[in-house]
Amino acid sequence: EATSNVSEELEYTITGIEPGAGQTETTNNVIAEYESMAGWEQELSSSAAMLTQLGDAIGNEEPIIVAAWSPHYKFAKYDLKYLEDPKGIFGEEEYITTIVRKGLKDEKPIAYTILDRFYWELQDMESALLKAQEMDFDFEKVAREWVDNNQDTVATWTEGVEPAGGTSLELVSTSWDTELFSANVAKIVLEQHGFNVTLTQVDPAIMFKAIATGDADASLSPWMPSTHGAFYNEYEGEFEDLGANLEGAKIGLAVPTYMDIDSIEDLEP
Ligand code: PBE
Repeated sequence: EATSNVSEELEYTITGIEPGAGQTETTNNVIAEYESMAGWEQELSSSAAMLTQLGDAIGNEEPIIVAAWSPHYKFAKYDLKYLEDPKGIFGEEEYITTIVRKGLKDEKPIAYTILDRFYWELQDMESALLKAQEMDFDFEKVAREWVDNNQDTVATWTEGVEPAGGTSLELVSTSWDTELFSANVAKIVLEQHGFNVTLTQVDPAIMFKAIATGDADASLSPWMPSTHGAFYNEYEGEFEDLGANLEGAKIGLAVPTYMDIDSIEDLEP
């Protein structure tokens, strides 16, 4: 029957992403919790490799199950659907939050205020991610163009705040598209406001550690509550959470819409 052929054809394998991604851990929990996925495995490599395999599978109308998240351009480029997750392990909706090191408010109040005000509408982010495809994923360029074209929004973040006069500021970001965009916009806006900003790309575990130890000042990268929840809990109380910079994100397992399954429970062990 169709469904068991799909599981067999896939060799009980999910096409995953980076070993250090929060989602990799969440997918492991899903595999452990669903009887339908007993014996399944995640093949890990990178988001880029996953996207290549997804494109190849769709080109050949072959089955594939990928670790997926949105906002991401793959949902605009391909017809994909998230598999239902009746146990809610991936959670319903994620938000991306801004965290800063303890003491930032007192030591760099200007940066704190601007970072606290950072907020994206989902639509801003989605169009930036589409733009990035046309700009070779050069997020510094995408961010610069966005800042130039959205001076009104930028003004709401910097309104009434004194220029900084050369204070250094360390930002850390993960390397996924959404985060590279927001970190680069933050960098440009803070630089325009007189900060000397360094932006370093790190894995999620290092991002939390850097903020908790005070090695870095701020990050706009944590996905909550599921994706990075374990890291967040590990360091809770050792950083300050300034609240969501984007709402309406999501993670899960996704398949091309031509596949005849709708739920994680449609898989076979
Ligand atoms: N992601 C995209 C990342 C965070 C942003 C969902 C692939 C992860 O750590 O899983």
